[in-house]
Amino acid sequence: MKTPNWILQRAGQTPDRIAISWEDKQWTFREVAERAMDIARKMRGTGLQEGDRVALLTAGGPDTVFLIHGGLLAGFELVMLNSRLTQDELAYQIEDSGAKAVFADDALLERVPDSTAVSHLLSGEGMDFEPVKLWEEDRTLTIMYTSGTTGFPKGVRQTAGNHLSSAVASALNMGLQEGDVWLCAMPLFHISGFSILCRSLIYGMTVRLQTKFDAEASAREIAEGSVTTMSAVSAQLVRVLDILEARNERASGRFRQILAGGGPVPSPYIRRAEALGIRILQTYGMTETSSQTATLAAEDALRKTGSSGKPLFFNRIRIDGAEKPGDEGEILISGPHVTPGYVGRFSDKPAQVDGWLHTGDIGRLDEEGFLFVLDRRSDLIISGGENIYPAEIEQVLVGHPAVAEAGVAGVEDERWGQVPAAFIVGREDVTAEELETFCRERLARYKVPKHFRFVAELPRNASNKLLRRELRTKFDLQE
Ligand code: S0N
Ligand code: AMP
Ligand code: MG
Ligand code: MG
Ligand code: MG
Repeated sequence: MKTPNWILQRAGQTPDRIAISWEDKQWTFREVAERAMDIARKMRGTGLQEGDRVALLTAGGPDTVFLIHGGLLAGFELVMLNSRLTQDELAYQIEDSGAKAVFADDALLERVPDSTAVSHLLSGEGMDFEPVKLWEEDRTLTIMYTSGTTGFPKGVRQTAGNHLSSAVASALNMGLQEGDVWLCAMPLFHISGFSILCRSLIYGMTVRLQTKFDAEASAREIAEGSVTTMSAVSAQLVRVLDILEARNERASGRFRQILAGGGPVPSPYIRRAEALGIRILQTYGMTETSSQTATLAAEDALRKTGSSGKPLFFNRIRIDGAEKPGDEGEILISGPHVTPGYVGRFSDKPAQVDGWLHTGDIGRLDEEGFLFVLDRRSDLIISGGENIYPAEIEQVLVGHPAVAEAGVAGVEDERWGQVPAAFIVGREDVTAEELETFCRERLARYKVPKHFRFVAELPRNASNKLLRRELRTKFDLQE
């Protein structure tokens, strides 16, 4: 199946509707498409071709939206780079994806030595070309890196069919009302934010955009009712709740819901939100499924607190090895929103086995088919919605001359949910400060361990495999 290029079709169908609202400015779908087409001509003017892989490193906001749509109109597969990453981490993703060019915001330029400044691109010559009017269902639109157990992030392909089926399924579950405005305070380089842009084009819905998360502004807009839906991770949700409670304000009757995901949402947050007139829709989704797979519908939110809901339309969830409802096991996912696979060094690794994505997450389905996510994929740490695999940090730590062995595990944290803690077997004397500095030069700030413990040995099993769960227990005992 082919799907019409959404940017062009949306601009043709509802040209005068507001697509993007940001600060005190707004742009219609026609204006967005015109800007995007101008950028697409300039991108193609640099010699890049239809089908090329091109990376974007941007700070968010409307200019990022225009650049994304420009890149899609130009016919590229867009590699969405996380602006929190260090030079080394970015270099890996750029090299692994085989991106032919990197367009970077001026402020981020120095993080990628041979990138092209967006300002330079915009002042360049455009080249006339015909944008592709129809997108093949299996056309890769975006590539997003997600951390992997091996310590090497994997570039996930997200196709036109993945994004389209995800957006349609979301509307069938959450409903779509005239006047809906979706508050996007999520990074556009994550599927949490990017999926909002897809929904906007496919539904003809306005996005209220924040360049970076602004808790004050979010709380105000929810109370005023200038937005009707918001996506958030727990770390954002709780900041919004704190502000509304402190001001003794409630959500406007026009505000419909917060789609909360990227990790578990503690039940107390859900109850606090309800008390403020905010409905929380807990969702289970991931980069490999172009956002939501299951979401708790509004009518079940209180009755099934703690559940991530039922699979959205088109999707199926199975618990590996489960013989009856309630049995625990690995969560397997099937549906048109599941990635066909990875790029770069993982391009040979099948994403699906017999049509099922093996998530590594552990869960159960109850008698009514509601999903409960019990534990995340092996050792994955989620800090404020950012994923961290211990192996990535351990690799960096053992690269320090004074470190003989290193083990990393997630520990509870009031602000971020979880943070990484490092256990070090030293070769020579070294301080936590020195190791922290060493990590900061090589790892994104959110990955730098918040705790360092020096130990005589690391817990290992008979085959010498590191027992990360025992590290966690050990840490708890010492605190
Ligand atoms: C939580 C956020 C907003 C925090 O950022 P904030 O407050 O803007 O911080 P900064 O001013 O940038 O930095 C201040 C200090 O805090 C450190 N820091 C920032 N973020 C983190 C973090 N996550 N963990 C630990 N530390 C952090 C900074 O480094 C700085 O410290 P110093 O000065 O020491 O450097 C921000 O982290 C954020 O945006 N988080 C969300 C990321 C996200 O989108 N995650 C979801 C990824 N998963 C998916 O996309 C799949 C699920 C999904 O699609 C979904 C998810 C949610 C809702 C809906 C959906 C859906 O299915 O549609
Ligand atoms: P990402 O790779 O950034 O897309 O993160 C996806 C991962 O976040 C999933 O594989 C889960 O481990 C975790 N996750 C997402 N939603 C939930 C949820 N509702 N409850 C618990 N963990 C979740
Ligand atoms: Mg205008
Ligand atoms: Mg991931
Ligand atoms: Mg992630």
